[in-house]
Amino acid sequence: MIVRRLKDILDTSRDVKAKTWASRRLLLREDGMGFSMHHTVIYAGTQTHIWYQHHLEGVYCVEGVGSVELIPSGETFRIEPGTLYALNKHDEHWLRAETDLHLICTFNPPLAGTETHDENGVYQLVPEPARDEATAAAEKATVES
Ligand code: 9YT
Repeated sequence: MIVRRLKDILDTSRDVKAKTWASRRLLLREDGMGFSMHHTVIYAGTQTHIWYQHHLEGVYCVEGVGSVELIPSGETFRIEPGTLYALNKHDEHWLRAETDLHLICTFNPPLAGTETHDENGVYQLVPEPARDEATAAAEKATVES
């Protein structure tokens, strides 16, 4: 049995920090469960462009409020405690937090942890050949602001 506590992984290699979020990777591929599990905090007032092209992800909100907007349809769903969304179609989306959003996330296949070294390529700002450069630049500026 694996027993792991959030306080024991804070500020370790399993606590990955980016500009708009921090993700505490409670389970990774090396744990042998067939999925990974994360406690992710999306910072208040931010938006993050996410497109997991190689993973399916389930996200369950336990604290905070925000929204998820599908790209390109613009369909938007409010996120509050008790809301689950599942990216069952590798859905490209914007994730927005009004207050700090605390999300429990699971990935299939599990994240290995090496994604840490290439977080932009894996998680954000994936090249989008269908878009023109001005749109991509505007979104990049938004994410980085
Ligand atoms: C909300 C969300 O997509 N969280 C994913 C986990 C996080 N990006 C990580 O652990 O790298």
